[in-house]
Amino acid sequence: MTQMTAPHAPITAEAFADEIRNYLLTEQGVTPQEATVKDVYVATAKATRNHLVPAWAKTRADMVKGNTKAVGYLSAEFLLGRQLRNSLLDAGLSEQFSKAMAELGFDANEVVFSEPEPGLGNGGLGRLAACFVDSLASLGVPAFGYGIQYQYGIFRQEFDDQGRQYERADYWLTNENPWGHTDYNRDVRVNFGGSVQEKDGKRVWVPDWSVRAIPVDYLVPGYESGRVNTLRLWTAKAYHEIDLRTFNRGDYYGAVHNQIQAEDITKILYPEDSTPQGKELRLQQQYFFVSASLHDAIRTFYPGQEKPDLTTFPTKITFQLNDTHPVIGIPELMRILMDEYGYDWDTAWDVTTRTFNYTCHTLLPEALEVWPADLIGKLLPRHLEIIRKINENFVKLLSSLTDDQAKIDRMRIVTEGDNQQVRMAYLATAGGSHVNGVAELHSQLLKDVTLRDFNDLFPAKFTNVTNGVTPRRFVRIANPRLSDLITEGLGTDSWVSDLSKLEGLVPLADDDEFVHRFAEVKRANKRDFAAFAKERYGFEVNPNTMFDSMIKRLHEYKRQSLKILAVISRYASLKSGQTKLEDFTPRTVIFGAKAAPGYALAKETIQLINNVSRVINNDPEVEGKLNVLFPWNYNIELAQNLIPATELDEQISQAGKEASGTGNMKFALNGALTVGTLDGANVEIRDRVGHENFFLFGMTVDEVEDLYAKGYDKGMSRQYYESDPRLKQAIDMVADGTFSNGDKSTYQNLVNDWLNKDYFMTLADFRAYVGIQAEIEKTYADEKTWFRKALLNTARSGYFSSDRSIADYLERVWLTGPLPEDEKLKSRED
Ligand code: 26V
Repeated sequence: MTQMTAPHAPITAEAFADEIRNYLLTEQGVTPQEATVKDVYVATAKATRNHLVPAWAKTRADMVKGNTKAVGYLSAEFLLGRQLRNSLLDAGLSEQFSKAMAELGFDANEVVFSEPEPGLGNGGLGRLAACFVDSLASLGVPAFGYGIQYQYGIFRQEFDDQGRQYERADYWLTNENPWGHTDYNRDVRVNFGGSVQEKDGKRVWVPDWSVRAIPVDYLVPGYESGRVNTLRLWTAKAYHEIDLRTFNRGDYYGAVHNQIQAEDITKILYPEDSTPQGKELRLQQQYFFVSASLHDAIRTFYPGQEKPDLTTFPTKITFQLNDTHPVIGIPELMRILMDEYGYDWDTAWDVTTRTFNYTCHTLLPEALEVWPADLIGKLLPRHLEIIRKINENFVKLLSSLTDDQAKIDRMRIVTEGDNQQVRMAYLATAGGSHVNGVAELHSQLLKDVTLRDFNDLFPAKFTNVTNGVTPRRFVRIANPRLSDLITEGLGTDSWVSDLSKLEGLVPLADDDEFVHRFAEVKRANKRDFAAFAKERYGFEVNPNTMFDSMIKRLHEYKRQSLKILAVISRYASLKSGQTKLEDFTPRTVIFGAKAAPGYALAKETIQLINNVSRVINNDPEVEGKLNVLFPWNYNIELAQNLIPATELDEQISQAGKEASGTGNMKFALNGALTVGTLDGANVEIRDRVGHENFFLFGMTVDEVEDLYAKGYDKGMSRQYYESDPRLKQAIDMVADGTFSNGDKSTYQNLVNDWLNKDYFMTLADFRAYVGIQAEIEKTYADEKTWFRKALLNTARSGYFSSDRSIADYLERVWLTGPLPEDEKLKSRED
């Protein structure tokens, strides 16, 4: 009999230090005296992981033998961030770690920082997936995250001496990765290419190449749940690493060609572009991880069974499709059921539609994936047949529901005529049980616009689940000072697993002493950030200025350009004396953003921000008043450092374009006030924190639509430029070389776009955005008022925990819940 070790097994700091010493010696072969910081990091990671492994095995065993339906979260991206602090927290070893590091003579923070950050995602969608697996485990729900272990994650961003972005490869796997456990014994074969042949009246896929999918498992511990789930990221390997015949002919390169081709599949994360292109390798990635995951789920839930009853599959696991990227899973499950297990079409379709659900994460029509039918046919010929049949049946179904032929045509999964396309969002909507958007407004717009025809005919499929963020990483770990103050204010730390408890802070907004302490926390965090910015980037930051942050992917719809134009305008008015330096609130404006490498306008915007920063920061006339920082390589680490120190958060997208946003939630929880439009989850944040505690500006969705109807993007923006002297001045400064050493061509594309198109209406919202600044500054001038509002933001944002999002998915979409308690508490008897 072995005793099960709960993740919270009490262990002393001395014992933990011994475990670390032991790993140093037995695996790194060094004593603590010889060890480097990186050695200590690896040894600590292994020691920590070891504490979680028994609960991990137990959770899996309970899941397989129990009756609780599991959740499979299929996502091309999991933007995890560093693992050490989170694992320590969930293993109940945070304090022991600090003491053990002191005992071993190492700086705990240095050890934490030596972990390379796994950047396996582009932005919000990938980070959401990471928050969701954390919450699933914390709620004790049996779940798998399934994705890809990219050898290179999101590129590392650097700036050249002109302020331009350039991209460097993200070599995150060049050192030992103590979190990922490569399980060579649980590989899966994934096939590609070839043709479909007729054998005994059956369609049989004869592929012409295959790749070995090897799982790399990451433990996903829950916070105080005693549960540890699995994040299974697949990596591709060739079956025949070297073709000996070719090798013996002396063609050494040719001999490894297959291996290179196979291993390319998981080589690199695609940077999200302004518009997705039909890249064959990306489709290979999608099919690769989805096919491996579905086979993995079947063997997990029907262990050792040659003829499992797969009609029960939807009672074992429900799969969430994180955007369209894994939607090829629908025809793949159909194929598995029919071709590998012999089910008929109707049974397979019934199982499949009960297995999948789809979350849409965008409103930009060009971001909805569409694959050329030819490409699918070349890579996955049998799947193309199945998709065509799904389409045919779907069109028949539609014809039985409506006489509106135009509508039926609009809804086809496969378009007609030349260059046929497969619309993955439509396939997902037709082939799954539920479809959801990620904030109230977004879900409404999906029903009214993007998927309107589908909503007309299948209204019961549509629901909303507003996004959330994990309070463990984004409050408890990122902001220890605020966490302690909250715990003190509430008299308990139970808010970490039940964020609705923050509501209990509301009465303290009338307690001047508490508000003062809340302000002190922010000030201390600002000093910390200033020190971090100095050390990491060499920036001089004055902590006695307002910290005003905008961190997110760079995209026209998010409108970093609106912010930078307002900064330029402010700079100009300070210089001309229009704004008196003495009644101006000193600000530090901070940007963090990566632009997709192929997105020219976004890259030009980056260059502009960098050069505005250079000019302003070097102008003695505004010194100490206005400062613009653009720390490069925005990532989870920077978010965790900056968010707790921020006072004003910018959420200024064009209304109707940001599906939800999740940074907005992180900022509100950490006591920043938002300046924002009525877009995405901003709407819900404002409703919850109180309209008086949110700086609202700009056009609404309806006003945006009206302005398009008037032809805004056909040249109307110029009228705004002509009629607003401040706007004109700011744009003229960009055009006349003020931020490019006199060169007038540097920002030509950006200026042209502003004056002739401006699809996202930056110019039209400029006046309102500049206008709201006076109110922001007036509020900021009165410290008590500002921090009272900030505290109310924290107190009323508990709803935006990803635990609540997961609870909503469980109730509205997945129809399952946590594993029973008793199974968790029983110790395992072998
Ligand atoms: C699209 C593409 C297209 C081509 C290649 C790679 C690639 C990668 C990702 C995407 C989809 C981007 C969609 C996305 O990130 N949406 C964001 O999802 C967040 C979580 O729901 C949400 O908060 C943001 O508002 C939304 O922009």
